[in-house]
Amino acid sequence: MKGWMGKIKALMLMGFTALLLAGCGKENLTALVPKGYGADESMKLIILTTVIMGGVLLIVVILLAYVAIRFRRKKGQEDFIPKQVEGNHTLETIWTVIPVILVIIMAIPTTLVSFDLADASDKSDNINIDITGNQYWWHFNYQDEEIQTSQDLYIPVGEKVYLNMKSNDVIHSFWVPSISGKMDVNPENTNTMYIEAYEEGVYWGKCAELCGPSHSLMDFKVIVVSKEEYEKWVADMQNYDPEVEPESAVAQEGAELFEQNNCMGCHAIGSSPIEVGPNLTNFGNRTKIAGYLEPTKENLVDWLKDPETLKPGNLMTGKYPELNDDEAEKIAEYLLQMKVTDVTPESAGK
Ligand code: HEC
Ligand SMILES: [Cu+2]
Repeated sequence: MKGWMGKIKALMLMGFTALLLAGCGKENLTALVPKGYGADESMKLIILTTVIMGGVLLIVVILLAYVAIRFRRKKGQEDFIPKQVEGNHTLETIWTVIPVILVIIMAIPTTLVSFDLADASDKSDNINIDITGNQYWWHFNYQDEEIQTSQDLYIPVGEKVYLNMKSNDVIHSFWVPSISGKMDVNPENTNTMYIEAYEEGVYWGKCAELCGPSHSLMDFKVIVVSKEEYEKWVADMQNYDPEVEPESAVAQEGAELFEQNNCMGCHAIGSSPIEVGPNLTNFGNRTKIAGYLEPTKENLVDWLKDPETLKPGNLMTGKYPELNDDEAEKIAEYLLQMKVTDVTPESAGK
């Protein structure tokens, strides 16, 4: 009876785990369906190592099963002690040399790919983006284009884009599973990596290094558009004039409240060196608010009134005067109408 219960429990656990893992296949957030150079190379390594390790496992299990059956204790032989052997020179050599060879077979391509992806030596003709990891958001600075933006990274399809990464505080890790491998983002030094996306689309990025209470909410998106759309996006971002008055009266009031409530000390609109908080230039085009909330007015009002509940430990909480509903709504109206360009996440993949 007890044995059966155990088996049923084990089956249930397996079923549950399978269900849980099924969620890992989220579109555009999986390393198993590569859509970029780094992810593609990683996938080849995953296959290589899985085949080798699976092969080793299979051989060991077969040997174990054979020995367990062939040399099991038989009826009437309860006191029989088999001949004791130890220290077989040939066997020990074989099972030391084979694993060493296998490790070398895995290590060489892994090392080559790691160095290749971090190689920034021919970057001058390409797009160069400085990326800063912050608790709990990402800043993107397009060096030659002189564009600053946050959370949504726009890049053209089929081109090498060089990333120079550092952190403003603790260690983060930049990871867009469908497109690239992971790269640590450190406070002490700049790490480089290039990415190249094969297909247009919106790809999910994650911070892959535990960095504080809101680590799991430190999401971002890579928006891969055609070359022409990318160039239009760059021009629109460059030409944006933050002084332009919003059309609606409510949004105008929102703009004034934005000025009066310390927001500008941390948030730049337009090209600016300020990066205490996310650059809000194309906020109306964002895929998410604060990296993970759907971009609705309701969510934005909630964020402005109480960011702490939505993202514990964030560095905006308590740094500006408390806003009432009316003020928060007006500011939200202002921020959401900031659509700088019609190259948006929807443009990707059309
Ligand atoms: C002390 C600096 C600071 C002040 C002052 C500040 N913020 Fe923030 N704000 C931040 C930081 C830091 C974040 C990023 C939080 C996170 O995602 O962890 C943020 C995030 C945001 C976001 C989400 C941005 C995005 O890219 O999704 C909005 C919108 C925003 N703030 C609006 C405001 C408004 C409006 C005010 C003024 C009422 C304000 N902030 C005041 C630092 C500040
Ligand atoms: Cu992080």
